[in-house]
Amino acid sequence: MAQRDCGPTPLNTDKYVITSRIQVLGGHSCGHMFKYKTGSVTTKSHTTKAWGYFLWSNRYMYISSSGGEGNPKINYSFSTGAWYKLKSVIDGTNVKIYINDKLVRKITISGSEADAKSNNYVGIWCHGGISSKADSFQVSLPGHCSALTVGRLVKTTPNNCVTSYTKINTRCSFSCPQGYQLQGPSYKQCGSRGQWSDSAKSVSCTDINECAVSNGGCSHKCVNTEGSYKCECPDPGLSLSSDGRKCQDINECAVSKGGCSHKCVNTAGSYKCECPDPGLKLSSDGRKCQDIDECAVSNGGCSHKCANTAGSYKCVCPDPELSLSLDNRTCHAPGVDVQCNSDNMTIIIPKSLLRGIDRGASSTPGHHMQG
Ligand SMILES: [Ca+2]
Ligand SMILES: [Ca+2]
Repeated sequence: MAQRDCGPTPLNTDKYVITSRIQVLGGHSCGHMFKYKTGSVTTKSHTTKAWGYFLWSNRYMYISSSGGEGNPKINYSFSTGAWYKLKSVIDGTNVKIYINDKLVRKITISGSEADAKSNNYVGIWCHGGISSKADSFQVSLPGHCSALTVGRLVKTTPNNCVTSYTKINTRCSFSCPQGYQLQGPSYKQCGSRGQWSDSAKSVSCTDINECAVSNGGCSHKCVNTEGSYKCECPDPGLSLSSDGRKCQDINECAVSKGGCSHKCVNTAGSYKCECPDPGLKLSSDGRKCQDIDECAVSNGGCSHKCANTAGSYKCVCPDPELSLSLDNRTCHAPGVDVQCNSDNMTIIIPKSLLRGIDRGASSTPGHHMQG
């Protein structure tokens, strides 16, 4: 024999109704037990402190009215494979047994604790080793609704409407934690027939997708999470402000000049290094300013010697007789003038520069040489 505790037991009452369905597939079958103490029937066969009944051998009902199995045994004919509705109405020591809504037997149970008003365990009970089936087990209390079943996270008011029987006319209200939305009715009411309103409708809490409305108030990325959400800043140059919603620029230049060797310029979402001197250029690391060798290209535009310097360069005239002209690039001898026209060129050289080359020529200052 196997037995099963069902419903919210123990019941602290001696008035209740058990209903279920059974399908008879073997010689022995199933039935109801009531007012038994846990453990009292799993080792002994339906004996002390347990009362109930089961169907047997297609022709009998085995009742225990005084703790002894099959006392009384009554004739009851039933068919293999058919489903039967069982209903047991317990009112103190008086028990009415209904099968398919028809009163089959009225019994009075007796024995130690048969009149117990507390710790009344009830169960569905099938003989061991057979394949008979039972389902739809329910226990109801007159004037009460059975305990409600609601989804995870659903809060109920009063909170015992999900753990115990609730009196008729009581309203059980539902709510969800922050970040969750209630699915189903906001309350159920225990009706006069011991049935909850909207009894077929499920009640659950589901996550709210806060990002679906106005991007959750996030300035950039909104990430929905179970029971909450968060704003994220997709750019490494941005950080979440203290309101947790807005991404704000990080001033990278505030710390160690952003790693720049010379000038750091903060920008929205980033920063950059700059080289304030035209003779410097940013190296490939984007941070260090390095000298440009202006002399490497076209001799820096110098007519003679080009000298590179840190951050700049200069043209140098190798001969002490020469000096830089105003363009700082061309070396020329002071006093020498060159005049060009379409047919000829006139070069004026001060005598002092000729160093005796003019000895064999005219000694007139400002001598003209024609080329
Ligand atoms: Ca959410
Ligand atoms: Ca920045």
